[in-house]
Amino acid sequence: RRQLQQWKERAAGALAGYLVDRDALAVDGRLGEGRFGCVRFAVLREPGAPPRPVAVKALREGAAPAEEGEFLREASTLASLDHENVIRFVGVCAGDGPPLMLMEHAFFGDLLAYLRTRRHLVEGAATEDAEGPCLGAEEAAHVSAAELTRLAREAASALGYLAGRGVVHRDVRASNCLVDARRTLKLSDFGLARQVGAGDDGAEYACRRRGLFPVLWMAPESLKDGVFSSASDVWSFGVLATELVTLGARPFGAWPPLRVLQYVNDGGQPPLPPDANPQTRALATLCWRRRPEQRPSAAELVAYLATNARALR
Ligand code: ACK
Repeated sequence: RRQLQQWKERAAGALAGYLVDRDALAVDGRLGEGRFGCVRFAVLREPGAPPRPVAVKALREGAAPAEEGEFLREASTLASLDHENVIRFVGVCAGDGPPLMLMEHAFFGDLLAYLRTRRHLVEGAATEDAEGPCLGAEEAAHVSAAELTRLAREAASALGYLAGRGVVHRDVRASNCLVDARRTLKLSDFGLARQVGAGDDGAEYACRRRGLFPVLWMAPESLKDGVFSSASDVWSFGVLATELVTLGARPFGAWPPLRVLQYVNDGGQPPLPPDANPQTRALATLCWRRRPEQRPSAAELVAYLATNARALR
C-alpha cells in the first residue's frame, strides 16, 4: 500500500505539467467502454487556443486504489510518448470529481470496428448488382490491400518507437488501435505498458501478478513464464496482421482462451485464412518464431511493409 502511495505521488508529479481545468471541458456523447470506465467525447476550450476535440477516459467511481494507480500509470506513460502513430496525450483533470485522462480524439474509433465496417463494404460490393456507384469486389479488396499494409506499417512504426524507448505495450491488437480522421493508425490503450529499460531492445518485463491478459494475442514465453518484451509485442503484431487480413475476425475462431493457451504452449501458431497471400503468411510466420530473439524487430517490419506496399491481403 505504501508503495502504491509513493507511486501515485510520483505519477501525480510527472503529470503536474499537464493539469487541465475541468471547467474548460464540455463533455458530450459516449465513445465506448474502456477498462477503467467510460470513454467520452468532449471539446476542450482553453484560453488562447482554438477549441479542440478530445477523448476523455474517466476512472469509474468507487475504483480500487490499485486501479487508480494503474490509471495514473497509463496517463504518465502516454504523457512521455510522442509519435505520429501513438495516440497523443492531452492532459489530466485532478481535484474535485473523478480523475480524467484526455487524449487526442480519433475520428474513426477503434481499428477492430473500422475493419468490421470495411468487411460489410467489401461483402456489399460483392453482392451488389452492376448498378450503383459501388466498388467491384476485386477493386474493393484491392483498395484494402494497400490500406491494410499501410495500417500494419503504422502499427509496426509505433512498436519500433516504443522498442527504442524501452517500452513494452503488452496489449497490441486491433481493438487497441484507433483510426483518426486521416485514417492514420494510432496505437492506444497503454494500461498494460511497462518500461523495461532505456532503449535496450532485448529487455524483458517479468510479470509476477496474475490478471486479465489478452491470451489470443500472447507470445508463448508470455503465456508460459509471464515474460514480455519488444519481441512479444512483435508476436502480437503478427496476430494483429491476421485481424487486418480477415477484416476483423477473432483470432483462433471460436476457440476458448484455455484451448488457445495449451495449443500455443505446445508449439502451435495462430491460424491464417486459407486464402492469405504468401507475403502475409511469410510475415506472420516470422513474427511467430518460437524464440523471441529470432523474430524480426519492429523496425525490420516497417522496412518490409514499406517496400512491399501490398503485402497484406
Ligand atoms: O470503437 P470505439 O468508439 O473506440 O470504442 C472504443 C472505446 O472508446 C473504448 O476504448 C473509444 N476510444 C478510446 N479512445 C478514443 C480516442 N482517443 N478517440 C476516439 N475513440 C476512442 C474506442
